[in-house]
Amino acid sequence: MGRLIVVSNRVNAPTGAGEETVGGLAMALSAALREYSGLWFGWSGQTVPEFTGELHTQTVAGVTTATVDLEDADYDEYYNGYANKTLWPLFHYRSDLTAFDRAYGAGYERVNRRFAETLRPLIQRGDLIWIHDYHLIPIARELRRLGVTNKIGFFLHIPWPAHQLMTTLPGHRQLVEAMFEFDLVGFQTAEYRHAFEEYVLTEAGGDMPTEGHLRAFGRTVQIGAYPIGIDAENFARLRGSPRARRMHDIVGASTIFRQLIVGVDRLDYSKGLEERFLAFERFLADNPDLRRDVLMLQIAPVSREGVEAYQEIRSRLDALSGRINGEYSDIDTSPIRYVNRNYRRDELAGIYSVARVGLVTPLRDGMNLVAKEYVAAQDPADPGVLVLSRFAGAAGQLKEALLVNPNSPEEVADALKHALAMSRGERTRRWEALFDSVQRCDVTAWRDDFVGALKAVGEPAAMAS
Ligand code: ADQ
Repeated sequence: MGRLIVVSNRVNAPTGAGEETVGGLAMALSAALREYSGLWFGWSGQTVPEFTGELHTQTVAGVTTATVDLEDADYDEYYNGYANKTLWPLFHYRSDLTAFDRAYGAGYERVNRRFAETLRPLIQRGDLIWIHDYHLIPIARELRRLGVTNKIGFFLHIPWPAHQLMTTLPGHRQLVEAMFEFDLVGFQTAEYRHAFEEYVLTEAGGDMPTEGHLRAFGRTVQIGAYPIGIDAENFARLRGSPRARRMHDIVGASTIFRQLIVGVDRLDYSKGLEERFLAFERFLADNPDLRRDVLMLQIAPVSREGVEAYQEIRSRLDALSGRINGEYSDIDTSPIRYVNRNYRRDELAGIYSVARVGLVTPLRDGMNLVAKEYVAAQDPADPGVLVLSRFAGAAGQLKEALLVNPNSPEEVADALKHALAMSRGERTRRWEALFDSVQRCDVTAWRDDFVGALKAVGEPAAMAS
């Protein structure tokens, strides 16, 4: 085959520093790019007063990246606007936070056109093009307009919403029509794939000529579920690294005589942080005898600070953690430790490894990699317990976790109590099944499945999963 071209809003190629600082997804994509002598294209993260289309290219650690600056208005209308104020909340079932603004829609179309025009000269015959995520749904249509006939695949990292919710989006039909310009569309789970199918069959008058193919708008697209994974073996290995051990010791010493419950999430309303704090408050209220025995550590680096909903959730969490600590602290203990910063991957592995409970309770999540990282970082001889939202895509694979409804403080509080009291035998049994799944469905398997399916599109035996 030709080269692989990966396109995503932000480009996270290796920096030349150690793998401890680079996420699993970036590592897996970089490895594929090296293998296929490919290219990673996207936004540089910089804005300029006026768009020029000038490409910044560089090759680091065998991976070539090409990035382009966006205009200030692009940042407001495309990135902060349509991507983060319209599609993100809507696809996470937060229609109350979804902004519908024509200027955002226009900015989204404009940036996708600009990306396509800038990328076009870099595409060679036979290249496979792999587009990532909700920022870039119309890009295939723009590339087709420019004469690109290469195979183009799309992977959606976030949920696909239920049909009725999708129809609340002005212009929903055009957005779905644009998805039919891809050759392959991948979702995180069968549930999201089915939601897309339902929209196409009932709203767009489409049909399913064969299993795994949808036909509408005069085109046929192959669809499939490709649950993303982590670099499980590497993550498990990181637990033994010097930094992880040091972190393990520091956190362990600061929680002596107490059991640690850990949460690690971008500070985002979809992650259910407020509901999690309230559930922990309920746990403390219901279990006075356990109050001195637990500590909840919530790590939540701020994100998307340009969007009001993110500023609001931040102040609500500050207030809530303050209130709970005010109510339940003693001279030598506080129940919540709330930290807004980033950690290296080896440090995170060390933190996860000390925690008796991994508390992962998003209200909606495409997959959720933190749940998988927590599992991979456990000591096989004495593993902790994963408490996981049933509304995370990961719940479909991680069935041996304690699955909870994150909207119910009682249910989460009960699961915490159950987790903290669980015998080592039961913890080990559950963890073995979880780790087996995390290891088998890792990020390399995900990447190879998707790229393999994209390569095979149009071949007689091509079947989606
Ligand atoms: P996210 O919404 O960002 O990803 P998630 O899958 O949990 O959610 O991945 C977050 C990543 O950021 C994890 O690797 C985690 O370790 C890292 N991280 C979080 N807090 C950190 C901190 N303080 N320091 C360092 N690293 C931190 C989107 C979708 C998900 C989907 C992924 C991948 O929303 O549903 O699983 O893409 O497809």
